Amino acid sequence: MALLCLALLVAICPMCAGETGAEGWLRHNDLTTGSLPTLVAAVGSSNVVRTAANELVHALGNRPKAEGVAAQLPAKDAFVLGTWKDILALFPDLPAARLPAGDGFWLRTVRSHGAKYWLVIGRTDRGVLYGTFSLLARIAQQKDVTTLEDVQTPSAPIRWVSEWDNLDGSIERGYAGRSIFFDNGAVRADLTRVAQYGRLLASIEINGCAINNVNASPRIVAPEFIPQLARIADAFRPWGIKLAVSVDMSSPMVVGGLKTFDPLDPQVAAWWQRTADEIYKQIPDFGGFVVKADSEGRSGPSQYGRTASDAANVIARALKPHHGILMYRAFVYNHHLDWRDMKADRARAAYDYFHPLDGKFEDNVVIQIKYGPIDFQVREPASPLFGAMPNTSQAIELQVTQEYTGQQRHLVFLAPMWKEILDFDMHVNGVSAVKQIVTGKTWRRPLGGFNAVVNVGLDENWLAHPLAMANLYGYGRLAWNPNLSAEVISEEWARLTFGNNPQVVLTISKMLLSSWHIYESYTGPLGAGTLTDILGDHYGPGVESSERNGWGQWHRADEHGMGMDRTVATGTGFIGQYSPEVQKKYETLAACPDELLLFMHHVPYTYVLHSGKTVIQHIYDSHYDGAEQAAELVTQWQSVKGQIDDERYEDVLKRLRYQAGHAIVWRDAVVNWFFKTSGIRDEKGRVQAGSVWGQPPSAVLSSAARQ
Ligand code: GCW
Repeated sequence: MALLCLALLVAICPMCAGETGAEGWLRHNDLTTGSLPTLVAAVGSSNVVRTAANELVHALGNRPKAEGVAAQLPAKDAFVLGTWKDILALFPDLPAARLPAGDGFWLRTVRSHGAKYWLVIGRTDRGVLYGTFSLLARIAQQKDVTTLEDVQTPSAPIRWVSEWDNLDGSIERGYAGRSIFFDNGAVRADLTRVAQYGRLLASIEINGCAINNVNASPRIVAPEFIPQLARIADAFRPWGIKLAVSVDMSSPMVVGGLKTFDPLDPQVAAWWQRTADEIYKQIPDFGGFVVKADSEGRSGPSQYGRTASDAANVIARALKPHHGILMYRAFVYNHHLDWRDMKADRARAAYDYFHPLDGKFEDNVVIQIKYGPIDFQVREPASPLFGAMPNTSQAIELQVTQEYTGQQRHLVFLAPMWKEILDFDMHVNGVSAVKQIVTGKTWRRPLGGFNAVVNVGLDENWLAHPLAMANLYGYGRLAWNPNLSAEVISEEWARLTFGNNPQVVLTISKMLLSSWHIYESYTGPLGAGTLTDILGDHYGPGVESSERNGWGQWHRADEHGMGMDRTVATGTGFIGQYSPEVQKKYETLAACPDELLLFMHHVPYTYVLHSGKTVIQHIYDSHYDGAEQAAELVTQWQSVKGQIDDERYEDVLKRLRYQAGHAIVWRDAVVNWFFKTSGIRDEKGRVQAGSVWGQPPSAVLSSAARQ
């Protein structure tokens, strides 16, 4: 057995004056290492375990020095990292029953032969890496690690991220620079950033990355492209990240030269098989494919009168011998709906299409379902499809990239929203919160989990807004353990990213935790959807753009009232897609929670909410309150000046000032529109005909930026 010992030269790293954010939450520069061993022993020959050992050495020591392969356990205190079988050979008394499943880890301190050992054990080598990052995170948060006994098991096997990168290097809905993977139609020559991204992902226990846009170029699986993909897989492999790609259904025609891509055609099946075989020949640990089909103009099985299960299965069968997974997206809807038809409803689409196919998928197919029935809006109910596929594996799709939530120019920490969805009880089979369904527990599915759109870019700090990284961190933490609270996650992230100064941690956590609600207040009232420009870049106010087109993001606001009637009694019947218990929560006005009222019901502006306010007064008040609270974020941030590095302080300050200005632009556009449309006065007298645009939006923004 190989046992590599690495000596640490422990030194306290001085607090860096300026930081770029490139290291994210892995700065490792605030570590108190006094009582910790100065030796790291990596047991076994796994490259991933070696990555873990190097990370520990790099984090704890200033200038690590390799001592070479040792024949036996060091005689002095050490960290000992390895997979179960290797560790058991050295510590035969360890109780095997404690060993976690999957990519879980076990941290344990033991004494033996007069020395003390910090064991980091995984069933898999990934587990060892995750345990190491977890140990480091504790040290960085100044938690006591002198005695450890902690076993952690991942919630689900699929914990992926998705990037919407195009082969030309642009990124669909990317807000932080160009692609780290592609440029000019090819994989980049320099993949340094890919490896660094792998490190960030591994530290939050992500194990797969689909690297290209779901609006996929068929070329991604062309024979000449596969060796390029293999280079990306090589960069990810030391971090235990499996490469995945998004594929287009028409690939057998476009790339394979066939006359058809009909999923039931044997030649098409043979093409997918040959393609999968070739990929696995070059990338043996390839994760699988993501498919967007029959959606927003993409090719799909409907072109041949076939179903999603026909399409998914032909590809899944090709992947199966190699243990690959096929993630088939449930984001399938008609974007040419008739807006005059009061029964038409985009929210129904995923359930209507996929529920009848339950049980018809190969067992390596996972249906990837966006958290809400529309499209990553600032507030949506949990998709009813989660409760409707007991015989099919599922994954929840979340969006770290802030497409509808401020595009990383506004601070919006999404973990509280994701928590609401994950904790929502679908009432379908006893234990049936969304988190239990997607992790396979409710219906004992072998697969399941999480996939989030991230869209990191070449910007040095990955996501442009320094505080947006809290969303990537929060996503990984929740995919690992959806029972964690948003409070715990925000505090962890603040400590790891900005240090342990209590006032800094408190301020940043508070800002993060209030930010979703603030953004919702000035952009999307009462579940109506984000009132943004849905026809363009999905940024800034655009109340009318949702209406009178086929996209189905309607809020149905007119001079009398607002909201989509989705009831069973008089509306589109969407509410009937939920279990009877959930239907009871939404079907009646009396029971429906205010925050989803306009998602479920059409009401007059004078309708009185549970809060006691009328709908119209709520719209006015929430927009004024939201804009005010956005301004307060600036003040809160100013209280950390001098307590964190100037670079990140100034960068965030600039963005928060912009946000405060843009919140006023939002507020004025929305309240003015509703005042003009409803003719109902603001009881506080703020909204008045003709006076709303006291200044044009550009003037508001530039004066905010000067503050
Ligand atoms: O929200 C919409 C986005 C599209 C995206 C699509 C999807 C990749 O505006 O840019 O396409 O969702 O999720 O497929």
